[in-house]
Amino acid sequence: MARRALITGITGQDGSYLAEHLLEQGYEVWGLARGQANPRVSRMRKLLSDVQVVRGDLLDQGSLISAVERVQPDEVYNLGAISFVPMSWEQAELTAEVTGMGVLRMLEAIRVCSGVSRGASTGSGQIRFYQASSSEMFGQVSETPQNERTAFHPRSPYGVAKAYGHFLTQNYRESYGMFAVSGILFNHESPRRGAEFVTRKVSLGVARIKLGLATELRLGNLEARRDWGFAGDYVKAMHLMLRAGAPEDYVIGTGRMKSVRELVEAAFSAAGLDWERYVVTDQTLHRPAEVDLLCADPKKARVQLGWEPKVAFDELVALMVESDLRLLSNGGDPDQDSSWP
Ligand code: NDP
Ligand code: GDR
Repeated sequence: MARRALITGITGQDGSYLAEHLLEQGYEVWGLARGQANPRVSRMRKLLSDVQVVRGDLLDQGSLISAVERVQPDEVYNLGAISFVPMSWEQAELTAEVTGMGVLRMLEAIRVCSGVSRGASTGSGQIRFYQASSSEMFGQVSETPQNERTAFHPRSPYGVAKAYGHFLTQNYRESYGMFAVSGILFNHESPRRGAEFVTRKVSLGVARIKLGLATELRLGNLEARRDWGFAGDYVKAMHLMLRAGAPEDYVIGTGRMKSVRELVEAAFSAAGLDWERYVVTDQTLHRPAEVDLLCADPKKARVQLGWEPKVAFDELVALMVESDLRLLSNGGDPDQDSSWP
């Protein structure tokens, strides 16, 4: 019988790539979607017609219990979150509820539905749980590159909420013997990335300038450095973690760091433009507390899971710029557009 997966955050970037990957692997895929008229659900359905939808919200414990009872999943991937770091200062309590407490509610739903009690041992019939942890938990880093043992010093309410979810996942593994793991993923991008994140903001900005639809691009801190990879590569690591022999946490990234300035240079040059003529820095886009640099040490994932990223930085930036040039040339609106590349 086909394995059954339940994905929260199915309407997001990672949810779409993970669903595609699991469908290719022969899974029956269910997505948890919230809201009574969420336009992102119809966009998702157009791309992923084989995904079945179950209603639920990470803020609503009962809805998660009902979803797990209905779907009877073998694997649960908890990707749902408020994921935009600046928003976590504006709505800190909501971020704690969705991104932090949402993990507790999902773990409880699984525990209650599978009748797991304290001290139970890991059984083969158990529901396996993946938590989308983040490199933002490292925040102000104590060492570079960061691995699974690097201390956390989160620098935003988002990072703090993710650290809660991370420790809670570890705690449910230790308390109840659940197969519950966290992937500590570094930034990963794609043409399906939300337009508020810097890579997509830049690729859309370049496309607008190239097509004569804009004359400048306003950005915040150009000196921040990140380890950027391709989302399609990273969702494969999530699946490998849940199919591993033992439940363990893994750092996932490329091991290479670039600055926002280098990202901008690469994106403008992919369209044959000189970035210095168009980019304007804007103090209002700086964050109350910045994460200056993040760089993964993905050795454990390479050795134990056989996972390696395939798409390099320049290739990723070029494919995002090309995709946005195509989208805008065809009259698409990234905020309204109901199709996904
Ligand atoms: P997106 O922002 O694209 O997607 C977030 C998803 O969460 C959306 O599907 C959204 O659904 C859903 N969601 C928001 N609030 C709720 C709620 N109350 N109940 C249920 N679902 C909700 O994120 P990504 O796909 O980029 O990231 C996936 C996960 O991985 C997130 O948890 C993120 O924090 C984490 N992560 C991402 C990294 C990255 O670089 N992309 C790196 C490390 C971690 P809706 O359409 O209803 O708003
Ligand atoms: P991040 O991603 O905060 O790392 O979180 P984002 O793309 O928002 O920022 C990356 C860096 O770019 C700098 N920056 C700007 N960022 C945005 N969004 N807009 C700008 O105009 C701009 N100018 C400079 C930021 O200051 C920052 O240093 C992402 C999310 O996907 C999280 O959910 C995830 O957990 C982490 O990656 C790993």
